[in-house]
Amino acid sequence: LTLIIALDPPTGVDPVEWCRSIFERTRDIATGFKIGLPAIVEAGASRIGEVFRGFDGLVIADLKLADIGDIMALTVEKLARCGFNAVIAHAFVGYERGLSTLSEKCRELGVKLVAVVSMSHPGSVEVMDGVVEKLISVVERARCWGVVAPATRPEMVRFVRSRLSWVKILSPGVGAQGARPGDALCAGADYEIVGRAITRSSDPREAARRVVEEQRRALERCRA
Ligand code: BMP
Repeated sequence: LTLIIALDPPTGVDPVEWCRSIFERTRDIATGFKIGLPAIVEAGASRIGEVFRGFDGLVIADLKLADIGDIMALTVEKLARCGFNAVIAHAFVGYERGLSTLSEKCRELGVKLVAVVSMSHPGSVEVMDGVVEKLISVVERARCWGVVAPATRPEMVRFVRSRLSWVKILSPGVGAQGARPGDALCAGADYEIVGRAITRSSDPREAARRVVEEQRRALERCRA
């Protein structure tokens, strides 16, 4: 499975029910779910975590942590108690007492650590992409399980893959931000993160099935 669904409930819905409804309809098609600040801020991590109880795929808390290591570690302890089994942090905080501390805590808790090295929006080139080599070396030192790299710039995915053969690459930007399903997979990503193209569709299950089908066809083409 190569699809991770991003759950970012719009304003004016019950965030827990909204997440539950999409989760129940797509859980057998997706490798996991990524829950970001909009849901966690409104409903709280424990109520959101409840939705995924018993699911054995990825349940990723996307708070894009960017603090000193001790406080990120404390945050992850709380997220793990709420049922999250993966967490996203920024690599730009660096290794020493930053990702080193977080990474150690994640290992102890059995939580997968995913670090952001490049982002899908155009502004990523203004700062982050200029230091991507350094961000990659932080990921390498911290032995992160995964990284976030943009489906909107497949050449960046290819670059990250060329530097880190062992890391899982999670690529957002498919659909609403313009990348096509399979673009990042063909460049070396392991998973594509898709949000609104699925969650705002009138039939999320059908939309997710279509994404997976398009991924499969793209992979066939690029591997041929
Ligand atoms: P959508 O497919 O609706 O554009 O959602 C993309 C998801 O991936 C959002 O949850 C967003 O927070 C996340 N994301 C991103 O779009 N770009 C990044 O560089 C990193 C992200 O986590």
